[in-house]
Amino acid sequence: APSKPVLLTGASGNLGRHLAKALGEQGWRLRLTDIMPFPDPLPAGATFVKSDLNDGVALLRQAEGCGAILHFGGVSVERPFEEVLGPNIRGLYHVYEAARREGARVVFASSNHSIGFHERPAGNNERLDYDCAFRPDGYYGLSKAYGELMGRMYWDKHGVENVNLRIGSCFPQPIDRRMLSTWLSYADLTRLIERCVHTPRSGHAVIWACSDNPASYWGRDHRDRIGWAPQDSAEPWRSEVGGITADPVTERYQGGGYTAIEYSRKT
Ligand code: 15L
Repeated sequence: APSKPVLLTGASGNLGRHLAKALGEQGWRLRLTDIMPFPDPLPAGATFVKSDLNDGVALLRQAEGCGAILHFGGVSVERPFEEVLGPNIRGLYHVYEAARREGARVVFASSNHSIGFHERPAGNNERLDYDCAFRPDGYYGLSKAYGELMGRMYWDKHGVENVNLRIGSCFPQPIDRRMLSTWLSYADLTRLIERCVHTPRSGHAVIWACSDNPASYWGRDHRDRIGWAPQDSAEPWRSEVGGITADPVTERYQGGGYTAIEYSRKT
């Protein structure tokens, strides 16, 4: 387990709950926080504080003495701009200010939706590298792109280390055809978080957080720097997932259905 406590925001969300359990079982001293109550039994060695990411003072207090902040809090799906703004933009600022004061590393749950308007590749030799252009597919994806840029700035300006995980689709198993490309298993996520926290130096890193899927859209990133490689694959589910959807926008772009929400482009 890490020598210092680790703060986990979004602890009551799907990924937060999984991480709280998995890391708690490994003896991590976790400080859990969320705007929603924590629905599970509290892991041994964990504390929970209910708080809003809009509250910067609360975050500073929770981060005191922590060596890392796993930032999984905020709005996790496409929502109107005003709903995204507080938790995802102001909240990020509060996380980074707390990390700066503590000298803590930030592990940021970014998303494939920060680059969702890249077209799906025709073949494996056209995979997207980590330094591709941001092409957010909505206000949610835009907030994730902003979060990655905030990490870039806090590293360059203040030496705050951060690992930005462009999470594909992290669910118990792939449930549609797109997820044969984007799926991340819970076990691969857990091992990724362990590496993000344990690696001696991360600098500012960007990781394509998907399993070892033969149909992945994504190529080079900083996984060698942190010492992570995925072990699972979506491919065994190929015969169980459905076919393509009826929507041409959804099928064209990496962000899938998010790209089609309120889509009004005519040309
Ligand atoms: C995300 O960013 C969402 O948080 C998640 O619920 C999924 O929709 C995922 O992307 C995805 O693209 O499958």
